[in-house]
Amino acid sequence: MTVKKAFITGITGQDGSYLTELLLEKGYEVHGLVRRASTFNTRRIDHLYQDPHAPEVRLFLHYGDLTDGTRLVGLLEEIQPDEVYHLAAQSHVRVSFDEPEFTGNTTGLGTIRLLEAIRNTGLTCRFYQASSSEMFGAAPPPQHENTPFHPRSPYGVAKVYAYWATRNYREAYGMYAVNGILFNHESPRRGPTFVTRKIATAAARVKAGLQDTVHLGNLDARRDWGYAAEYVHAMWLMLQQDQPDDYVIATGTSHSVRDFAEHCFAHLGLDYRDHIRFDERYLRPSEVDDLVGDASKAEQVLGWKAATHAPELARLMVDAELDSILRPSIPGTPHRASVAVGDKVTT
Ligand code: NDP
Ligand code: GDR
Repeated sequence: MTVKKAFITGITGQDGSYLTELLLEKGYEVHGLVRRASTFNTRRIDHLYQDPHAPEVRLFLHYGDLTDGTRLVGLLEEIQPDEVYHLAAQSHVRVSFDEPEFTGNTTGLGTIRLLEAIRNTGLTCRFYQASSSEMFGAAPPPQHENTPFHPRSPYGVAKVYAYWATRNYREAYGMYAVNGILFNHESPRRGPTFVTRKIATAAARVKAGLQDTVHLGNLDARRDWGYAAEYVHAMWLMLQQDQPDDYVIATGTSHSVRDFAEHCFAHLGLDYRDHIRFDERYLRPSEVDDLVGDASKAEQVLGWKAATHAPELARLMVDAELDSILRPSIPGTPHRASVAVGDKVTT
């Protein structure tokens, strides 16, 4: 039996770590793109890391960057993947207002660099683009695959560019290229500056007596929050269909930031109003007020449906934070007695 090969950009991110777990479980050989940093940035996948000298290794990491198209061509030629999951991006909406050009270069142009690298190497691999509900921006809810885009940030604008690049390569070159339009999905592995993780961490630390308050911006924004571990399964399903197509992935329910805070703090017997303070630094020049996804197409065609909704998500994130205060690690990743730190990345 031939082993399928997957290439994941953004393997060190929240989604990359869950997707790697899923694909390894399914028997794939997984190759990930890792940015060179002065410190290791692989903590979310350290529990999956295998000694490259061991027999039957199926996880390989390669240095590279979305801004380096030549490297992407070289890696694709070397790896010859069957499936490419393009998850890497400057993914923070607030930061995209500070770094609009960089965000455009990585989140937008980075996608076309990768598509062009696939085309230039003549690969017939399948391509997944991590599109976002931020593309809908100001469009009223519920949002579905045919809702017109109205992005409200440089990040949203860059994702719209990448979305259309993906569709264009499908139409122009017959590539199996799909957009997963994912609404917010969270987990204990979420980056610490995204609002759900920031709140869950604060609630646990308040409970543990490590801090008393947390500063937030707009508490009235509403989001459709699902669980990242479930959403990566939808990514995989999208690449297993007979025909390439685009899908919204969401829970179909929305909650405000205030609701999420209430759930997190109440889970620990605390009142969020005693611990949340306002700081205008966390406001955005233009905000996305209300996102609620209609994922009925994904349910009908892929057989995918969200199981975890915001209240349960809040509880599981807070529990993981409390656990990590007691046993320091990346919340939501299994504890490992020792992690080898050398030879991780194939140079
Ligand atoms: P993260 O921010 O957790 O991870 C982003 C990943 O991209 C990291 O591995 C990061 O590497 C990598 N990366 C960033 N810039 C570059 C670059 N120039 N070259 C190579 N790699 C780079 O994001 P998520 O896992 O949450 O999201 C995955 C994708 O899905 C992103 O594209 C995001 O925009 C999109 N998305 C996310 C949603 C969500 O709710 N999570 C919803 C919809 C779309 P490093 O670890 O070194 O920083
Ligand atoms: P979002 O996620 O912008 O939806 O993008 P984020 O968690 O950053 O913000 C959600 C909402 O919370 C409000 N908010 C705050 N946000 C942050 N980060 N920090 C705060 O202190 C704070 N206070 C209030 C925000 O204004 C916003 O309304 C995420 C990213 O993962 C994108 O990459 C992805 O495409 C979208 O989700 C779908």
